[in-house]
Amino acid sequence: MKKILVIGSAGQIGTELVLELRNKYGNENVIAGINRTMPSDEVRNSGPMETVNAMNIDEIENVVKKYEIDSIFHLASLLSAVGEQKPDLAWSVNMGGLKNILDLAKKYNIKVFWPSSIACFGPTTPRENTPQKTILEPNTMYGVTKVAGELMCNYYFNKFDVDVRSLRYPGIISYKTLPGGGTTDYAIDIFFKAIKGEEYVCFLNENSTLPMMYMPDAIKATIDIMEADKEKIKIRTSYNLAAVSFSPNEIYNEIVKYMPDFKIKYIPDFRQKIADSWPKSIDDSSARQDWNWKHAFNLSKMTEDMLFNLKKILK
Ligand code: AKB
Repeated sequence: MKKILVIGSAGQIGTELVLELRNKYGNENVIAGINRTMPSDEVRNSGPMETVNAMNIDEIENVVKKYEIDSIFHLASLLSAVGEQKPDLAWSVNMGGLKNILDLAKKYNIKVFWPSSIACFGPTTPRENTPQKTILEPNTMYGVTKVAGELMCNYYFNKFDVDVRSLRYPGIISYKTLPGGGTTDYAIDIFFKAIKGEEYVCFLNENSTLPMMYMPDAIKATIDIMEADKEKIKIRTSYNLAAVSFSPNEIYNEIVKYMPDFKIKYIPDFRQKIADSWPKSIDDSSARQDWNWKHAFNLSKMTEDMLFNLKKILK
């Protein structure tokens, strides 16, 4: 990877990925692709930035040619909860964007990272230790775009030798940029309320266990899979990826160790049905075997780090 374009660099993962890639590959070599939302000051001030709407193939192609891009991280997407409210938009943005990137990758021999998600699974999937190869019958539009996207990646690899690599992200916890419109977002909101000294009203019930991961692990996995030798990447749909699994009650109990007065109440909404259709835990042994994936953060280490950093930001 010499010249890298990150599409969606104002988003939750994009913000931190751009900064880490700039650390590793040099500020000038990582182009932050933005659309409507301005990225953080850190992203804006540390290297090149271009307007790139994933739905506009000409706009992306101009940036690819201008910088001689050889690698694209395509992160722009509508998430699960907002996707249920705007299913047509979710289909066109999530699928149209990916198709544009894969077509340019084929034309210019570009390596691609594209995120899938635990949302590719559904109510008929085994929920404990969900295998790599299993039933993929999601009941959300977001999940439908993830399954279709995985198949499209696999097709472009087999048919056109496009070097596309993908991970099925669990819920990602971070403090720098907030996610928007996901079902796992509660696990971030809860920290903000705790630090502000407010009660948290959780939109999932207390026992909704879901697979989760702290941002530094997610960034490491994303860069590791892209840096791995081509022959090590044996799965071209998307790799299962895991770190921890916890429920709202478990994360609450962890936060209360530091903030004994913190209160929570549970008022589940439409997102409960989405959470109920997803796995509780994931078998990611293929990622661990093929390209040596290892996570570093468990629930207690993550909670300590989140509270430490959010206190600095919010006080
Ligand atoms: C969401 O909740 O929609 C995302 C995801 C698990 O892909 N965080």
